[in-house]
Amino acid sequence: MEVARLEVFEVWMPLVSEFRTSFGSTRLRPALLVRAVERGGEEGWGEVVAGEGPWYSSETVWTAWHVIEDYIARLLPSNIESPELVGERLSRIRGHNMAKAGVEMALWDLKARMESKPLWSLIGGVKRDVIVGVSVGIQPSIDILVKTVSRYLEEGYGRIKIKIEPGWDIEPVERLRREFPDVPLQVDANAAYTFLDAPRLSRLDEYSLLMIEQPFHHEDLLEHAYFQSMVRTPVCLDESVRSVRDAVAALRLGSARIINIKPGRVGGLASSLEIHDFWSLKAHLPVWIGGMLETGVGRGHLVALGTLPGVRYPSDISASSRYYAEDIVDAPWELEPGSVIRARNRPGIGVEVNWERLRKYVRRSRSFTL
Ligand code: OSB
Ligand code: MG
Repeated sequence: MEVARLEVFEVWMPLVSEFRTSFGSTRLRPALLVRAVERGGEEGWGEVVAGEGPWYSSETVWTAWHVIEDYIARLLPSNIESPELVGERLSRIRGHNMAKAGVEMALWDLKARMESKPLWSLIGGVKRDVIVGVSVGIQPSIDILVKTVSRYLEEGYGRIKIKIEPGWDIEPVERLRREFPDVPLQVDANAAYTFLDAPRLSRLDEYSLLMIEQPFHHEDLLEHAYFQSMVRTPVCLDESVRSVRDAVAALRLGSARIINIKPGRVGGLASSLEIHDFWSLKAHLPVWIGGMLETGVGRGHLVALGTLPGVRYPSDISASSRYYAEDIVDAPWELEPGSVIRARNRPGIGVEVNWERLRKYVRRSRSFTL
């Protein structure tokens, strides 16, 4: 592909409700949308999922902008044979996976569009129906949590994940289990605990949770391994898996039985596919696709990954309306019966950016010639 330029748009999107995790709270979600434009005029879109502060990972929208402008746009050649090779080309840049991923994903979308193929089939997807759930932030009270969860269940979500932190863990889980005995339920700590909390956390074993996601430090595989040996409930890693190397180490150590794959965290779709192939096809363990409150562009990429054969738990890919009153794409993602979001049979990610809305939410934009 002859890529003429990369355009980057910094957007700030108001969420329909505040989203609170153990590391912070968001009402206005920033994102960088990346548009790769090919000589013939075809385009592809990607999204950088870094937030306004270095809380989930060390990246922010500001670091990502800097790294795209000063390093990625300068290192990338205009002649890009395939998005699979982008990782190698950018390997001199240590870290900054979210910045790399936003650009790489735009090139995958571009490639799919140039071949007039849906992205999901280009990357080896096997089923258009992606089973999804909803990720529920920390609520002001347990009563409000119950109301919030009931509303999502009524909307058709078949799996609930709640965020936990010290002081908001056993009690909300116990109450949800009492109110909704059969609902598939899981928790995500976003690394909020230390190993001293392990005895308390192991009480979660009583509530038949699908998994306990990332209880301990974001760079720690050993504590997760000790903990996995203490509990029946599967441990799932999010923050601690940044590449297939981490997945290999996690398997050898027994740190987890499940991996949440987020393309932003691992540097793009090629790295996501490597982790998927290793964990599911080689180790025969399940994966699912995580979310970062993406706009419709980033979610298009998540949906494509959700069609892979190793995705065997519901993914954190909710409908556009769960996040934004107005998504920036022409056809917002909608929840179908059966707690499903369906990958589209249209070229690329299957949605087009609505320019009028993009203009409404953009704060700065720039074009970089390759
Ligand atoms: O840990 O999965 C996470 C959102 C922002 C940062 C981290 C996480 C999340 C979510 C939201 O859980 C999932 C979604 O996009 O619906
Ligand atoms: Mg998580």
